[in-house]
Amino acid sequence: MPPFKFKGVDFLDFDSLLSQDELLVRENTRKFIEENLVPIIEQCNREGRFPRQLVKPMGELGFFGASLKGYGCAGMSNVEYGLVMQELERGDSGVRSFVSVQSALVMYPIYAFGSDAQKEQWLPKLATGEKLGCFGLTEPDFGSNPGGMRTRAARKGDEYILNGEKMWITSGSIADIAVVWAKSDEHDGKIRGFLVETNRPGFKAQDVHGKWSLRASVTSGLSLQDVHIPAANLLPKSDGLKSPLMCLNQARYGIAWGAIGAAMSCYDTALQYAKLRKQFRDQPIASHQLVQEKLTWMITEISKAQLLALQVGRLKDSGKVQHQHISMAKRNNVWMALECARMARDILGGNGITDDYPIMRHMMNLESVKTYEGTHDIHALIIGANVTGIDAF
Ligand code: TGC
Ligand code: FAD
Repeated sequence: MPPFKFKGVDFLDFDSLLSQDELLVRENTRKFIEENLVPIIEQCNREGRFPRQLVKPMGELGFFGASLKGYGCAGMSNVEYGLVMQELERGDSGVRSFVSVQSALVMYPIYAFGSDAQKEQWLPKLATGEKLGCFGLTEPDFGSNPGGMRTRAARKGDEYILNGEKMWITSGSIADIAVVWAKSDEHDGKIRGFLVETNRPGFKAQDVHGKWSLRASVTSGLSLQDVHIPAANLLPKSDGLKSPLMCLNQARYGIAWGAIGAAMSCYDTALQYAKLRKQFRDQPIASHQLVQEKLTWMITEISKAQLLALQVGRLKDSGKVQHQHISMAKRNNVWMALECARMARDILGGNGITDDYPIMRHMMNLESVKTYEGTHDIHALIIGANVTGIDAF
């Protein structure tokens, strides 16, 4: 257990901008995380173990596909969903990643691009966590540029045959179903989504070991060698690269909120520590001007990030959000959180490098969060293209 109990972070009376329902969702998630994740996360991180025992209770709380309607999903607003992500990532980015993938990258594409039969078959079980999913877009040679992917789907009779490699796939080896993006020969090489049951012959998932980041999350490479799937496993409404990018919008939006949670954890830990730790003339380090400047930077940036995420959430709830808005929130908030983690680690001095405190774990996790779902620089180019009208990729 960390030595300090989280006290909450709200400098600008942010809570006055939230409805009672939104506050309730946040409090319920916060309580769940405090009671169930915080006590075990450092051990999971040390062991490189995903806390699988939390899947069922998270399903019961409606965390999976939380903003989808029907099929046993909670039907939360986008702001409520964002607050869930914030609290999850205050616990750990890896656990938030798991929920992001299950919700935004597996349930959402089935919901948005799937047939009625696919929705009936998969969504209720994914919502409870009885079935787990993964999302295969990235390949060893195509990360920031997924449009270059080599994975192919060839139509043969009533089947598609898939061949290819996917890399860096969250939950790959624990998934029952993989949403695999492939160029379809039948559709002139256009990218389409396919549901691939992971027990099919020719499908292999191999975990990435030696990670310094997201150690409590499973990351795998996928290999598909002549994997036969029924033609009915094509996501019929998926249509080109735009379809997986639409899924990424959902996940990037959740990350924009999640990063605030990680930053809050770092800030709150550093503040409480600085008030207790004494150096020079028996004074708390919080009394030194340079330490105060760091805390001021953190609380200012966290407050700005909260307002950014909330505005993007309100735009999303009113159907007015553009994907470039989401890029701005993901890019800024993850950068902000990483800077907070580094400053907080500095305030804790030597103690900051141990896992007696959550800061270094957040810092290491956030290095992945900065890279996945579009790197910091790719989001700069997405925003840059939008404001200048010039594509600089
Ligand atoms: P480009 O020609 O720009 O776009 C192709 C079509 O898609 C449209 N589009 C979008 N639509 C919806 N949402 C978006 N965010 C969109 N971005 C683009 C675009 O208008 C176009 O439509 P149309 O109608 O003209 O066909 O495509 P490009 O090949 O030039 O690439 C653009 C780029 C670089 C922005 C994109 O490929 C990109 O975002 N790259 C980053 C890759 C990425 O984010 N990968 C994430 C993999 S999944 C993951 O990391 C999970 S982490 C686990 C966790 O979340 O915890
Ligand atoms: P690259 O694309 O090789 O980029 C390397 C560097 O080059 C970056 O700094 C990048 O910003 C820069 N760069 C690239 N192109 C340009 C350019 N045009 N201009 C300027 N700079 C450029 N993917 C999935 O499909 N599913 C998952 O579940 C998933 N989970 C992940 C989990 C983890 C822990 C990690 C680390 C990654 C995961 N990913 C997943 C993959 C992730 O989305 C990619 O790592 C990411 O998109 C970047 O791709 P890359 O690693 O190949 O880096």
